[in-house]
Amino acid sequence: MYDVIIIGAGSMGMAAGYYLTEAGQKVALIDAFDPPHESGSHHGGTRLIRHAYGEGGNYVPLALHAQKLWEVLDEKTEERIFAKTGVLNFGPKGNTFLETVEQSAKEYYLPLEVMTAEEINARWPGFQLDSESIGYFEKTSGVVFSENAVRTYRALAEKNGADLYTNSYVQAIETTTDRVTVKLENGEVAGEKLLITAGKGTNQVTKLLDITLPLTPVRKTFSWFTAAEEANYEEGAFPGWGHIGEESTYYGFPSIDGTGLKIGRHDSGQPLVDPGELDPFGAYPEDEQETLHFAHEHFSKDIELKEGRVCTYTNTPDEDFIIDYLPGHANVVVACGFSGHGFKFASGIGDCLANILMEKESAVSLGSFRLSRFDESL
Ligand code: PYC
Repeated sequence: MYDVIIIGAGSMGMAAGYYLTEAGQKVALIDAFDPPHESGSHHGGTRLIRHAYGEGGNYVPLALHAQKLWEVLDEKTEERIFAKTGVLNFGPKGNTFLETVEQSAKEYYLPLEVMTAEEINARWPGFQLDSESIGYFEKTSGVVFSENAVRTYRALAEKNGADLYTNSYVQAIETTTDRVTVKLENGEVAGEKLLITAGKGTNQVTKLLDITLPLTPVRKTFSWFTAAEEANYEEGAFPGWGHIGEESTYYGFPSIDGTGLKIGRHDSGQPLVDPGELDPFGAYPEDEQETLHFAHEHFSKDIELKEGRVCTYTNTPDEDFIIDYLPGHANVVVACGFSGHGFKFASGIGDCLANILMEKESAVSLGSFRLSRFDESL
């Protein structure tokens, strides 16, 4: 009998599994694939971590907790986990997201440099911003290596005794007040508690318990680019960044180890009826055109597309996360709906989930992610 069974061993599930095993818990991790893999939301090499948070100041304590834990993880492995590239949020003056970045930095005494377009273009020659733009540079934040992190958490969790059930689809779940049984194609596992961190497949799992959560899986893309002036975009010469425009949001990374400048569009994408089916990169004209157009407008006209990939966001109606007990099940916790901005928090959320499942106080309150914000009865 396991202390905790985790369905979905991607970023959040694998991190939670590791922190549970560190506390001596017996853990089973079940995944439909073999993590790290390219069928979820942790591939593509890199994710941004930002601390002054435009989506809301309530995320700052979690971002700072996650940052500390990424740095601890970095010390435990030969793999690269975090690069302090700094992150520049920029866009037209006076937008709410950028104002929230500034306010949250003030509230939590975070180092944040307010920069004019001229200052940005002079410091990082890879940018060619018009004078209407303003930027907020956070030098202590940067890039998390997402697949390295999942691989490291997996290795450490297995070393601590976790059992991994890979390429395993959940067929049925039975819960009583003190036991959860998860039926797989080739047998079953039983535990005291269940954590569901199944990303875009969350509703396929919760439906086995007759519950549908307010989640929309969305097909997204990201791409790598080459530039004539490669040196302008290399790590050390170019920061991580987010652009908050009037009608769109883009993000990106410097070229790390010759991979090329990486860019993605954060808003929009194609809502998925079947989260298992993803059209390949290039299936829609915007896959190639949008990010290239963005790069030509804000960076340099000689930038060219190298390659692109597809991935999935799992969005909630308000784009805030869902982390809560599953309604009617006091021994089942669900963490989902990370809405394309969750990876940076995976270390912190994994640690908090571990404590919640052990009925201990978590380092940071996750109270703002309750399901009851959508429906009082949940
Ligand atoms: O939250 O910074 C972010 C982000 C970057 C790419 C997708 N989300």
